[in-house]
Amino acid sequence: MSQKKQLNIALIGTGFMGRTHSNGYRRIPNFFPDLQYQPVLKTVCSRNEEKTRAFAEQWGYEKVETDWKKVIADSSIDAVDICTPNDTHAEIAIAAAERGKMVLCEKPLARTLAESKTMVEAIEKAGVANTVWYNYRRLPAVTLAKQIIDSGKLGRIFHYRANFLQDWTINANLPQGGAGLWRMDADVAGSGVTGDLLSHCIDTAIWLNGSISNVTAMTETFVKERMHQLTGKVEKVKIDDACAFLCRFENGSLGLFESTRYARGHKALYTFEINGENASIRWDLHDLNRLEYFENSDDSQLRGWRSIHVTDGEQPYMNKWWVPGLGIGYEHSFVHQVADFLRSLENNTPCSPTFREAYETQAVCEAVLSSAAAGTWENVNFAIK
Ligand code: 4PW
Repeated sequence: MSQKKQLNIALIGTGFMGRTHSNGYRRIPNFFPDLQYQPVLKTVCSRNEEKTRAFAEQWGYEKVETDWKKVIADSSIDAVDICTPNDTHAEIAIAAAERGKMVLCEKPLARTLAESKTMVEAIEKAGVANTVWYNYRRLPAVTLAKQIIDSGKLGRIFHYRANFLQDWTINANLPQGGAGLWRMDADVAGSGVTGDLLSHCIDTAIWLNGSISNVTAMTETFVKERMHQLTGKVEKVKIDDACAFLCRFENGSLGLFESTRYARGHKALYTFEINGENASIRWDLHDLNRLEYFENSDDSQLRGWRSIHVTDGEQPYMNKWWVPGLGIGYEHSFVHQVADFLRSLENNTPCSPTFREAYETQAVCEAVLSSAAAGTWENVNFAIK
């Protein structure tokens, strides 16, 4: 008999993120055998029964459900994983927390700061384990950047810049709303690139460089009207297609962020660069196992940008995978998030980013959108009384 503690998972939502999370759970027994908790894929839930059944078969879920309320009422479920569109996050998370379930929620936490606040309050009142899937933190090269910065090697930080560029919405005939395109519908998503893409950049930035104090932003919606898949009518597009903002961090450094879905040729170009007094770091999702590092104290004849191939067993997470020189991929960031969540249960510590930490990211997004609308500098307020 296994001595492992079984953690019964209910996944709600069977889209792209449902697949990434399911893969995360499934890899755990093979690659993180030392963990005390073992995820059990108990129930998968989404509205279309036939599709949910096929998903359950493909990923190995024991039970199929079409009503999430039944899922959270099931006493055998320990943890609820929310992979549904953003407009449902708050209702499901709050109801699950009230039932005493642990909650893992896809990013962004919610559509608005007000919605996020109700989630933080409910989760903290219930005292249940929680985390938000800002997965890119858990790519080994990004975690290595965190370790280098925390060691003090960069010295005083002057600049932080990040981009997240895509090109999939340029076609003016692309409809908005409904299956596969809810990210284009502000009523469901909350915002466009700010919540969907810049939230990742902001989460990483706060993690690496500390809190953001104030912002000034501009947004644009390039295609003003699109057919709505659900109503069949041409409707106003309310999401931001592109967003750029400047900010100041609490540590005195300056930030520059840009995101768009109109950068022809870029599919998911997430990059960041940090410039410190003694050293700089840069990273690019398209070459995710590499971290670029420049150190000014290097011998002047040899000094230059080092390209660190992050595949050594002494580098973050890599002793779980293959041998030095052999890289891993995007999907591993989700495996690592599951592993870190299970480890946090073992150690009885929070799994960052918690709902409260994701609330800070949401507060930056909200300040960015308010600033773009008003044309002013906005302070970021993430205190919850
Ligand atoms: O969260 C983001 C998504 O909504 C992702 O990390 C990339 O952009 C992939 O899909 C979208």
